[in-house]
Amino acid sequence: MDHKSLFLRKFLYDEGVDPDLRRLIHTVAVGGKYISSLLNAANRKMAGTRNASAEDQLEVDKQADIILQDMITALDYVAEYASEEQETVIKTGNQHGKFSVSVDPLDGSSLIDVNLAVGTIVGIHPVEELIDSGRHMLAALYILYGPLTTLVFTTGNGVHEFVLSPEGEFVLSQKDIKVKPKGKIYSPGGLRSEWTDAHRQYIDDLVETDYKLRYSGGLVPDFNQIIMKGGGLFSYPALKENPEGKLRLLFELYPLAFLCEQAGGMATNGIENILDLKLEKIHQRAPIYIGSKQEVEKAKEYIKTES
Ligand code: FDP
Repeated sequence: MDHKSLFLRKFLYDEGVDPDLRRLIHTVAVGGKYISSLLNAANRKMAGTRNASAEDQLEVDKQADIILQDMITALDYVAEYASEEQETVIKTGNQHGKFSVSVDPLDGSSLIDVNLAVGTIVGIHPVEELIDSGRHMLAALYILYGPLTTLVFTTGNGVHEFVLSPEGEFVLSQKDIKVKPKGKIYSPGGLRSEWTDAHRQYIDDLVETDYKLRYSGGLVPDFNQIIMKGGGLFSYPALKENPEGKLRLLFELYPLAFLCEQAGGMATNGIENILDLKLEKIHQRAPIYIGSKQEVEKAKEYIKTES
């Protein structure tokens, strides 16, 4: 592999990714750099290195949305932009629009003021398939703003991680990331008192079989940990009061499920595969069990006892 293939743009070219899709992914990556510096500024302000009387700005998740919307909708081949921050899908009116892009601009923003990691999640769909299922996705990626900023993507040909270098390039750090059939960590979302009996029994089973608890409360870092540590289970279940759970199918679950399947893992709502769930409205929610196949299959066994 020559030196330049380590750069995201060249890597996408060498992988034979459609030129417009390539440019779109690259544009999102550039947006990620802007968001990363936005977070730096927000955290510095919080840490008191900025004048406390500085003008109040828009919340960072709104700013992140504006950055991505401006950059993505300016592309001639993007027809639709759907954001977790907005009620409705934005139609660009671009004549050559062939992609619909779903964006969670800054997931886990409640963790910013405690200096924990947060992320951006993006799904790329053919234009006519945005409101359908997750099966037609062309690409999915997330950007994780932690001690390092990383970008993890798939275009249906494996899962690859790039790290933002001090020079501002996304440089390949891991190619073909794989999730083992069984892992050692679990990451359980939702209030325990709100869990159903079947879900609680399942989590207790993981605890009793020596899984280690690893939960930060940020979907992107928590999911990233599962796949980078070679497996395990992230869950955000159906809750007694909210049977659809908390997380959003289009903005959060489809992209992560696509990445997980591409890494050899699995994602279900406890019954059906996440990517097969039908989307009826853009802010639809669903429960999720995602990670290593054995853990996700085991969850299905428990959830089955409930129906
Ligand atoms: P947040 O509310 O901080 O934006 O998608 C939202 C999300 O965070 C996820 O990042 C995270 O996995 C989940 O909610 C955490 O919810 P709980 O606090 O209920 O566990």
